Amino acid sequence: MWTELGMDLEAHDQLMESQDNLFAKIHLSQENRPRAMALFDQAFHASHTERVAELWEHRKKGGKAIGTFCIYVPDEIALAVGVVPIPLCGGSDWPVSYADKMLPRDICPIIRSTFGMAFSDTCPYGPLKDFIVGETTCDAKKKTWDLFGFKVMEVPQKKNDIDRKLWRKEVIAFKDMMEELSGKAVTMDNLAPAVRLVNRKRQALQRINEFRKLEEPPISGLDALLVSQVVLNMDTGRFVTAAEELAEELQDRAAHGISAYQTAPAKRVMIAGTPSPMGYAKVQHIVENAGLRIVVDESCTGERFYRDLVDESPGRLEDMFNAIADRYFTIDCSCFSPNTERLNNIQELLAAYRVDGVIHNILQYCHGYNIEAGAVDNILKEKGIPSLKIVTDYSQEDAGQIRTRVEAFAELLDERG
Ligand code: BJ8
Repeated sequence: MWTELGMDLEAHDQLMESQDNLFAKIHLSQENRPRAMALFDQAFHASHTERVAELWEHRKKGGKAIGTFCIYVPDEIALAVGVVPIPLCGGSDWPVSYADKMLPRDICPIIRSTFGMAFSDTCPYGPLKDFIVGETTCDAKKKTWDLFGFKVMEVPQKKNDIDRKLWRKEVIAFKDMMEELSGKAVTMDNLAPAVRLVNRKRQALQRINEFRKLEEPPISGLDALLVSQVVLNMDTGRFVTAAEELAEELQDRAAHGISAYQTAPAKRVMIAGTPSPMGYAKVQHIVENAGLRIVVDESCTGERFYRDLVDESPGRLEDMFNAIADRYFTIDCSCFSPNTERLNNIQELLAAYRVDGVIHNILQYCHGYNIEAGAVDNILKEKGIPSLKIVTDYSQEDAGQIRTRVEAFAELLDERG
C-alpha cells in the first residue's frame, strides 16, 4: 500500500519518529489521565497507519474522498452520499521547510506544514482523495488554492443577508459537486442520518468539554485538545463511540472528585485564536507545564468546531440545506469583518468557564487572528481579565522564550489572587 501511495518511506519514518517523540513528551508524560484517552492516543497513531489503510480500502471499493482545509466545508452533505472528507491541515514542524520549494517562507505554518508533507512524499492522503475543496478565508489559503487549482467554496467576509444568500448558494454548489463525484443524489433519506451523526459527534465533544467547567476538571487541557484534534481524522461513527466512552468515564471521575491535575487548584485560562492541528500543542504544553489549567479552547480545534449543531427538524430537503448553511454561517472565523459574533462568544465562554486569563495562541503570519486579538483585548480590559499574546510557528526554537513569558503571566495571575 505505502509504495502504491508513492510515499518516501524513509522520510515518512523520520516524520513519524519526530511525531512520536513529541507525543510521548506532551501527552503520555501526563499522570492520572482518563483510561479512555488510550483510544485517542491510538487514533493519533492510526492517522498515519490504520486510518490510511481504511481509506485505501474505501477507495479500492470505488469509494470517494475529498481533501479539506477548513471547518466551513459541510461534512454532512459529503457523508450523505458516502464521500469521506479528509481534513489535511498539517501540524508538524518536520516537513515545513519542504514547502519552500513552491511557497514563500513568510506564510502561515499550517499551509507550509501541509504542503511540506505533500512535497516530501510523506502525506499518505494525497492519492486517497479525488480532489480538494478549499475556501476563501485568509489570503494565504486563497492564493495557495489558486496556485494548485483546487476547487473553492466562497466563504463571505461579512454577515449580512446578502452574504447569507451567497453562502446558501455555495452550500448548494457543494452539494452538486458531491452528487457529481459520487453519482448519487442527496435526499432526505441519506442527509437526515448524516446530519444526526455529525450532530452526535459535536454533542459528544460538548459533553466532554462541559467537565472542564468544574473546579477540578477530570480531563486536562492537553487531552481535551487531543480529542478535538483527532476528531478531524477519525471515522465519524468510531469517534462518537470513543468520545461517548470518554464522557462516561469523565462523568464517573467527576462524581468521585478525580482531577486530571496533580497540583492544588490553579488559575484557569482560555486559549484563543488559530487552530492547533494534530501534531501541534507547543503553546498548550508550555502553559499547562507552567501550572496553569487550560479550561477552554476558543479555536477551530476547540469550541468553534463543536459549539453549534444543525437543526434536525426540517422535513423538506431545501429547508435542510438552509439549516446546514445557517449552522456553518455561525462560525466566527477572523476572516469576517466585523467579527462581532466572536467577541460575543468569547464573553460567554469567559463567564461559563470562569476564566482568569486569556492566552492568544496565534500562528505566525495569521494577520486575521493577530490583529483581532486587539479587539478581544479591549473586551478583556473592560472585564479586568489579563491576556498574553503569543505569535509563533511549529518549531521549538522559541519554546524557552515562550516559557519565560507564560511563567511571568502565571505569576501575574497568582498575584491578583
Ligand atoms: S474557520 S481559523 S479552519 S480559516 S490558514 S486563517 S491560521 S493564516 S486556519 Fe482556519 Fe477555517 Fe478560519 Fe478555522 Fe490564519 Fe493560517 Fe489562514 Fe488559518
